[in-house]
Amino acid sequence: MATLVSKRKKTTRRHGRPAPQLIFGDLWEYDPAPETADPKLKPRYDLFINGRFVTPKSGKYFDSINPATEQKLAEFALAGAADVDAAYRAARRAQRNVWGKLSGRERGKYLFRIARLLQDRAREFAVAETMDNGKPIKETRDFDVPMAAAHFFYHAGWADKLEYVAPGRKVAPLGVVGQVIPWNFPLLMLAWKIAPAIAMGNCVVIKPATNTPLTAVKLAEIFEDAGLPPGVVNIITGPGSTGGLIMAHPTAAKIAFTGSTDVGKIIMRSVAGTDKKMTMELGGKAANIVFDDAPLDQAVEGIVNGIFFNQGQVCCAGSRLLVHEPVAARFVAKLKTRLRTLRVGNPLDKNTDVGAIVSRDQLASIQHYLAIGVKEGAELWQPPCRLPAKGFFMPPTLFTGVTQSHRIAREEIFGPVLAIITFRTVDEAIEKANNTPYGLSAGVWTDKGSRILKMAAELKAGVVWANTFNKFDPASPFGGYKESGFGREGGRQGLLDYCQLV
Ligand code: TAP
Repeated sequence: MATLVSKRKKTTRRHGRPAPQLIFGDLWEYDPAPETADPKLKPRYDLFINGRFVTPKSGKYFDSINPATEQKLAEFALAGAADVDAAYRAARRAQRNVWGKLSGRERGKYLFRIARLLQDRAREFAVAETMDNGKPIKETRDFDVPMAAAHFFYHAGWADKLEYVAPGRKVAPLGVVGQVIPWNFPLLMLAWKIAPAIAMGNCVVIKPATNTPLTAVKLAEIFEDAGLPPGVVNIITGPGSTGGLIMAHPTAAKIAFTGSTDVGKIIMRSVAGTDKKMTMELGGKAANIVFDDAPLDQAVEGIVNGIFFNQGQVCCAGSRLLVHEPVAARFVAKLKTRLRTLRVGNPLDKNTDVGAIVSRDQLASIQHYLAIGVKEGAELWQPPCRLPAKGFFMPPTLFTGVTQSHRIAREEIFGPVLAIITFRTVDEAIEKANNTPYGLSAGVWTDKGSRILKMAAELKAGVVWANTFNKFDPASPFGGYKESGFGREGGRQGLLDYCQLV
């Protein structure tokens, strides 16, 4: 249990006597409450091909470090073309000879087992994810790991009901699927990609990001324990070039990519002219829109949750705040008050709200955007906070005085940085929210149901949250418009992207 220590600052009243003044950022300091579960790390992890861990043919390995301490966590195999080939051969064999022939009911049992095993090892996975990615343990413990298990449970439920995916039509698997995922939700993205693919009868070759390979290889241990037939899921670690090999491989009937729009475009160019099916989940620049009739305190929590928890490293992060002019000053003041109470620091501490940025490069990229914002004339504000001496940390940051032409309002920063813009009318809010090449998500905060419906209809975003933000459910499809990509993940629509209609 954390101990609360009051740190009241003394100031002087006009008549000379000291009076307590509440300084929010310093008011309560909790004792550290580090998570103690053992992440069960091995010094070295190999490739998971055909149901076994095998050394890479290149003989090479790379390190993954803990971004909060800058210490090495473990080393991971660096796969080359021969390894990717071996993984695809194993996947094709498994799909043709075993997995594709199994009934949906039998496949569902494996998915169910994987979900249960993940739940059994939830604490261990949460700690491993936090150490590899830098996000706070309360995020990995309460969201990433349970939601990953939920995706396997959900798709276990679908596996014997596939005739309802496309009523009136028969569905069949595509074959082998190549998948590449980013570093911001390493385990959850694995679940998003693998669960629907294998529920439908496909087999998979998948690569996690170089920054965060740990929970992918740990998930392979769960596949072993679940007795998943060899070759159904093959986990390949390595750099972007390995991802390119996976995406372009001729055996892949479908490729599914989650990552930046720039890399998505490179991949699309590389497979142009082939008959591969594609799902692209790319970048975002979501607008969180607060009207003057919104429950403002609730909206403050939504904004904070949308951009500052997870260090803003969320594709659907509400990185633009559009606030109605009559309440703008009051709302920004409330937001600043709330930001002063956020704890930035050791992500393994259960009290931490804002953890570490995933890598030194990503931190440098965010800091570069701060400099751009200031140079373009926006006003930067950060709450006072002490950052740890080691590790890649940065305080939550607001920019006011932002216009739509500012780069901080147009480009994906992927960090805890909020650009605040004001608006006067509903139409202006819609126009400003849609004035972006992206279209992944948006949030609307208002008391009026009719306004919510109008905004939801007119915002060009794959998801529109109303009076809440960043809420997910495996049954709810997720995906983008415009440069945020195409295809959906989750729900019945997500399964449709992994089947052919026959
Ligand atoms: P990227 O740099 O695009 O990397 C994503 C993955 O692609 C990584 O595994 C990366 O490997 C690999 N990769 C890099 N170059 C490649 C190439 N030429 N061919 C094939 N694969 C390649 O993105 P990131 O920095 O990891 O993640 C942040 C981005 O992901 C943000 O833009 C965010 O919005 C987006 N994102 C979108 C969503 C959805 S659902 N729309 C969800 C999460 C994240 P290395 O790690 O080895 O470079």
